[in-house]
Amino acid sequence: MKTQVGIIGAGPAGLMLSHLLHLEGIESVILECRTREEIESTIRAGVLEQGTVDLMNEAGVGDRMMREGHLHHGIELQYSGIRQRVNMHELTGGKSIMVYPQHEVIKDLVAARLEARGEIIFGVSDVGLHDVETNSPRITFLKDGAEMELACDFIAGCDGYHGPSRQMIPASVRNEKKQIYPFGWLGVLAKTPIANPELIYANHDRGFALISQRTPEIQRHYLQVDPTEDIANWSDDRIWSELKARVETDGWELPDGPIIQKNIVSMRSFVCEPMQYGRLFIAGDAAHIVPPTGAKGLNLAMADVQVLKRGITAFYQSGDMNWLNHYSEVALRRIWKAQRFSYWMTTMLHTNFNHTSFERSVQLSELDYVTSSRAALTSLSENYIGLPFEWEKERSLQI
Ligand code: RFL
Ligand code: PHB
Repeated sequence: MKTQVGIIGAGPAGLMLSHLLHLEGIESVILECRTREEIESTIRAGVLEQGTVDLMNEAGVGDRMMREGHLHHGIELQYSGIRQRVNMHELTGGKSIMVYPQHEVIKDLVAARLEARGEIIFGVSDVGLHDVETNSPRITFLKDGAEMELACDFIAGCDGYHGPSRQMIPASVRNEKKQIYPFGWLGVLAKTPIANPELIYANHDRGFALISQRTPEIQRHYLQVDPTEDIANWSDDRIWSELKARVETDGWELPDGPIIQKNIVSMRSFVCEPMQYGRLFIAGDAAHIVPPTGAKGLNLAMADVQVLKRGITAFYQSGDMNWLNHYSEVALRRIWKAQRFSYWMTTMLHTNFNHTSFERSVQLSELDYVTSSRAALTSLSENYIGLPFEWEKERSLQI
């Protein structure tokens, strides 16, 4: 088999890249180890930045999101039992976020690729990358027991944190920077009505809690737990009583109901520099991980592939490798700002049980400052809603 761009992974990064390349008349093939049913049902992110919403619409895949997603103009921050709304719409000059689940984004992108007769090969195994430092890289894989090979001009490694692509950047070139947090998130999907019009991020002596939403009937909530905690220790009753203890205020009650899914994820920050080697370019979680507190992971994946698409398009239009040569440098500027923001939100909102009483008081004072200073609220809003994309364009033009 032969194509222009071989893409490993049908997550948000791989699917959006393939779709954007198609709109530029560039061919790609996506290799995905899971089935279509699996990728379309895995529960992950929920918040789309303004830039991701704009991208979905500009790329012609935003119709269902605009119909079924929930536009939010702000969030609520809670600490010491006091809740305050952050009017992000007003603070950012009219921008918003969209609450629309990641697996719905996946469904929309898969449908668009298949409708345009794009090739996604599901259920592959033993994916291997070869000759990435040459102009003729190849990907080998197994499909239904048969050995296959995909020859291409470029490989896009969009295979998430555990995929094989990143490992192809030689260890002598690869610089991996990471931070592990002593926090885990217990996430639940529950059959209840929407608890609150906007998301609630709550700091509490017992630990952080996040009240989010999915549909009018099903909601998504999170509790800070020890990352080594066993989910078997968390009965539905215990989860509800802990959520209520952390988020309920005088006169505001959290609706409860049957929990239909629960799991625990640990939190880390991770960046791989550079994000390219020869004809291999890695994007999304394959290159970086953020703790979910800032809601940036999916949005960063979408940002990366826009930079990558621009580079690949420039190459096919004029043979110019300059934009591609600067892919990693351009993408990393946004990534580090998102890392900074996610780290800040995580440390400001979670309870660190190893902290001294002095450190806890400084943390509460930071929350007091952030919720009372217009400058701080503006900075929080600008970062949460997503830094503007014009910046990447301007920066690239200076190359
Ligand atoms: P993905 O989604 O992991 O997709 C990678 C794909 O590659 C496939 N793959 C392979 N295919 C072939 N061969 C191999 N050897 C392969 N190895 C892997 C996988 O099957 C998969 O289909 O990466 P991508 O595209 O970079 O997208 C990243 C996002 O999925 C991720 O950053 C977000 O989900 C993070 N995240 C959030 N991001 C947000 O922007 N807003 C949020 O509100 C938000 N909340 C969250 C989150 C992540 C969470 N978890 C589960 C860590 C909340 C949580 C709890
Ligand atoms: C979610 O709804 O899954 C969600 C929302 C906000 C976050 C993280 C996850 O910061």
